[in-house]
Amino acid sequence: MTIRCTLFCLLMLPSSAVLAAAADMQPVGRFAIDRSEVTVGAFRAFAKATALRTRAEQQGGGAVYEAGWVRKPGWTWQTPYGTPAADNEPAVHVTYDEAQAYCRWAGKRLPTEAEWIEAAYTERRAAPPPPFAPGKTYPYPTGDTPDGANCLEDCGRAEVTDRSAVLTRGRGHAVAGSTKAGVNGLHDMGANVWEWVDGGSGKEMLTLGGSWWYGAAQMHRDHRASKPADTAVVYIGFRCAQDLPR
Ligand SMILES: [Ca+2]
Repeated sequence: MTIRCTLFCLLMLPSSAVLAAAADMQPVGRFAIDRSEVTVGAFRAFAKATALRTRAEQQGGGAVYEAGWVRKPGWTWQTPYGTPAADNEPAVHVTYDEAQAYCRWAGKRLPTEAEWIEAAYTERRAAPPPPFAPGKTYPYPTGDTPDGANCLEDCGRAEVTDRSAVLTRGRGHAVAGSTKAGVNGLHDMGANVWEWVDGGSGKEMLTLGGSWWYGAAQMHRDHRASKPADTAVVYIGFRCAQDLPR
């Protein structure tokens, strides 16, 4: 049967983007959180809709830590290592405000520290697949061990497009969501790229979970890190959260 949609009918349908966003979020108690880091493709839609030129784009490039912070000409969210990224790579070289603006545009917000910590380390699914257990708090977002994350060492060997030729340390990020699912079925809460979180003090905002530039210690639940909110670097990205109806 063919359904011919009138304008009214079209207006009543949620956009495919909204449906896709909801499907990619995991409920954790009273909120939901993105299952993966925000991608270049998703950020591109936001940048286009809002005519955004990020701080890194305005300044000629984001930064990486070598022997001190080094600005990398042409390294931006579109070209994280100087060459065009695939749409499924995580969006990096974005500041805290740019990350928060993306989340707001998508009808979401950055997760709070308490939300991010709960989602990363405490299993809230009623019937999670083994080895995860309901209600258990783990030392790593991957579970009892850091295995399966894309970190510098101690995590096994994740599949990445090796960028070590243009880096002084590490191999670079993996495609968002491509590593093993961890606590709450979330990908890359441990490592891959650090994630901006709505918490901090003064101009310093939290980045949690570690990254491909660090080993497993930065993924541990007791580890906290922060950066100046206007930092735009190669290994910091983000994901969004959303309140659930009560
Ligand atoms: Ca991450």
